[in-house]
Amino acid sequence: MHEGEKSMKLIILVALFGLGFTQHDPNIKDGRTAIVHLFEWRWADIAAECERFLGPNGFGGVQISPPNEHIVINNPWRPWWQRYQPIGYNLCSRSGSEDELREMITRCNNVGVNIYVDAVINHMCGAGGGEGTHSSCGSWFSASKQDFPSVPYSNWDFNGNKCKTASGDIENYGDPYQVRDCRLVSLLDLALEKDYVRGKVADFMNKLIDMGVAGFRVDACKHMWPGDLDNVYRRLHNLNTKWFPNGSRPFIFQEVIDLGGEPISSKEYFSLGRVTEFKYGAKLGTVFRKWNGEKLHYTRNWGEGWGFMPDGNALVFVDNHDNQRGHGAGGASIITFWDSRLYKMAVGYMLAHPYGVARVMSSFRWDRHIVNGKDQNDWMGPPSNSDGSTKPVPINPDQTCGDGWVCEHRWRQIKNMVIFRNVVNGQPHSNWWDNQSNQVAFGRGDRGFIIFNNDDWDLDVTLNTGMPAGTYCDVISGQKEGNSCTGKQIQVGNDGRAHFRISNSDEDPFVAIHAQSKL
Ligand code: QV4
Ligand code: CA
Repeated sequence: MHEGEKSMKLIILVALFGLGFTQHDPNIKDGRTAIVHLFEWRWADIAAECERFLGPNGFGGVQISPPNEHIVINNPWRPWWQRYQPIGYNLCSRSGSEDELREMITRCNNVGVNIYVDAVINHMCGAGGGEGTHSSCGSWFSASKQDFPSVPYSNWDFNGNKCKTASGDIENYGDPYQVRDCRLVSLLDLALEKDYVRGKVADFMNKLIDMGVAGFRVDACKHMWPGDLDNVYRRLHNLNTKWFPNGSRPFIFQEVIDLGGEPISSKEYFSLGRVTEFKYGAKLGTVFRKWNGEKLHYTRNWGEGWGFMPDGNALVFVDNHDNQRGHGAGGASIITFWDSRLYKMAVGYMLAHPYGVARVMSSFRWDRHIVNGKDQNDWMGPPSNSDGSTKPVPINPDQTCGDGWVCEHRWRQIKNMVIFRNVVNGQPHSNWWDNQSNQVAFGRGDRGFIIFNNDDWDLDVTLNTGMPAGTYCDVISGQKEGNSCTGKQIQVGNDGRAHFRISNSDEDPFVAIHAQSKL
């Protein structure tokens, strides 16, 4: 190939993907690196949390629950999943009003914390959703007539005629046409090939962009054609220049569950934005649980080496709002707050490791009741008052949350690992050590070092950390406060070596130090 042809090809490639690839950037400010999903939180609580906790502790952003009008369901009573059944694009939801949403976005942006909206654009409510005004803003709708006047959408805005299955639902995930054109668990499937529908969806997303959000988690992307999504994304405005540099594109991360074995793969969506890497939490769970003969030392080449998608495409997480309760995918290996000791280690591992954009889960507790592997109460919504309204998140004197809010992101170990990730940002994975079993350690250049003991015996070892000499405070057993340390202290010698001792019965059998935890 001539040089000229080469550069022509390059220009064409840039033209094709140039717009798309910028949507892979989370637009995070001030060297921050991680985002947190404040699942089902009220806007008023998120605003307060940005100011009092997320901003000061270096969180880069919040994934919020769907902000648009949704169905209200009585049976079961106000399930969390009612918010995945849109009635329209008015911005009143179980989390609050449009004014409260706007105020929250403003207050979070003002302290450097981005907001990412969970956008449900594949469908409206379920076919059996009835008729009336049982919706979060009180708009009238009819599921049986496929009539949603508040948008407005009518029956020809849905895929009824395109879908070829007898039930109208997706019956076989082996058939990409069904998966895109039929109804996911009976949810009325929007005809995103129509210019009108694309326009309504883009208007909804643009309103949020103009209000100041930094991007979107796009729900159920496997069920939408990549070409339709591309068209919608191209209609999106640049981010609001009050808070973001001129020309910033919205961050797009797409929910596609790809554990292998289906004809639709994550790859189809790579050029459009990032994609949720579901293999990550499923595998990490298997490793920390030591199932299927897995060992932590096998994670030396964690990331692409494990068959995960390319780093620049991945959005990673240990658990999400679906698979922490048996919805969606990942299976029984998924580790959640219910297994708190393992969970802190797994989240710590994720946050220490350079692969992907990391999302931390923040949950509410529910009355878990597992019968034959299925949680009978997997539907239960957030802590609520008797009228179904969501309870505020009270903060206890010890900084934990009350009233059933778990607030994993406030656990000292997790909060401190979010800071660790910021401190080591851009540094390479380095100084790997393992004992051929479940004791491993790695550094991030000369900025941080972490060591895990997930074996059933003690760890006692001297290792090269790659860190400058000094006394460091372990940010897992405690943290640096002023010039003292509330946890273990680690001495790094002039040769960069340090001695570590971790009992397998320690409350948290891992230790992490970084440049800012130096005493
Ligand atoms: C039921 C039956 C149907 C039947 C229908 C009859 O299952 O077969 O046809 O009744 O009316 C709820 C109920 C579900 C019900 C459905 C429609 O749980 O039983 O169908 O409503 O009334 C969440 C929940 C779903 C919930 C949905 C809508 O997980 O249980 O369905 O919200 O309220 C796949 C997808 C992936 C998806 C994952 C869960 O590829 O995209 O399943 N994940 C996202 C979200 C998830 C959300 C949706 C997609 C839908 O993360 O939270 O589903 O927006 O893997
Ligand atoms: Ca669809």
